[in-house]
Amino acid sequence: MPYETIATAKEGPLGCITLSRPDAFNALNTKMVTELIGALGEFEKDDEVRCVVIAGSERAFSAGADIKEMSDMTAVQMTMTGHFFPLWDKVGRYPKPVVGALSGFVLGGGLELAMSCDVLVASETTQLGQPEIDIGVMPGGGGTQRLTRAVGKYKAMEMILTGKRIGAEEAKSLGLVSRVVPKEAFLDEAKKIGREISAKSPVAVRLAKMAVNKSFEMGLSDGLDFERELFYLLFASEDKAEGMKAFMEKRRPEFKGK
Ligand code: CO8
Repeated sequence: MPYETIATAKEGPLGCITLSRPDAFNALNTKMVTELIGALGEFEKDDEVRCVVIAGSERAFSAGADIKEMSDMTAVQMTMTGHFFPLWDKVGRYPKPVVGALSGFVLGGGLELAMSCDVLVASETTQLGQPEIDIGVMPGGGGTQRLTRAVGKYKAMEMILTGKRIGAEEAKSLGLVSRVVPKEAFLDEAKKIGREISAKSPVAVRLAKMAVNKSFEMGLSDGLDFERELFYLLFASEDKAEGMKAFMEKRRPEFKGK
């Protein structure tokens, strides 16, 4: 499907989405969020796609929500039209695994999009921040919640209240990105991880993602019960039988997502 603000491609088991508004550092306007959700929906329905990779450019993953589009909006318009928030919420509830390929600016809604991904690869040039405070607002796409859970109260407060950006290595040391690579390699590395995940059982990957995400919402004992139920459920899958049989036969498993 042709898109204006993103590009999509299928590379074997990977569904690749590239944010593409180069004149605005990939700022997320309504069109881009709508197209992003559309592309995610297409890849969700496509059984060949086992993992999604979302990237921007080397200069910017995304500099956040489009300030020019938001500048004239009133509180009533935001509330009544929902802006693009109802769509936005779908990113955080996406069932397939998503690898974020970060480089350059990852700011505001751009960082919130990144934090909705499951694995984050960052180029060494990446700068991450929640600078909304500098324009008189605050994070609105999950930043106060996801950043705090990722890095703890004090670093989150510092980033959100000062708007100060951090670099890739600091983000890695805080657990905000999974790994840092040279700038030439960030996309390839993200795709490599995506292909590794794609070789696993899609059923097990989906339930494992669900269980990890629930850990942010449940207390420990409920979370452990939830994990155990999903673990038992996987014993009903053909992939579980294939995975254990392949181990005993000393061969690679062929998972079918069944
Ligand atoms: N929105 C719209 N346009 C932008 C944005 C943006 N977020 N960021 C950059 N641009 C545009 C600039 O207006 C400029 O356009 P033009 O050439 O037409 O004037 C062009 O990109 C280049 O920008 P600069 O000239 O400013 O380039 P610099 O290299 O000097 O600076 C920065 C780059 C640091 C990225 C700078 O542009 C900047 O600070 N941008 C704004 C970052 C920001 O405040 N982000 C937060 C936005 S609010 C937000 O994200 C709320 C999220 C709410 C939830 C949303 C869910 C999706």
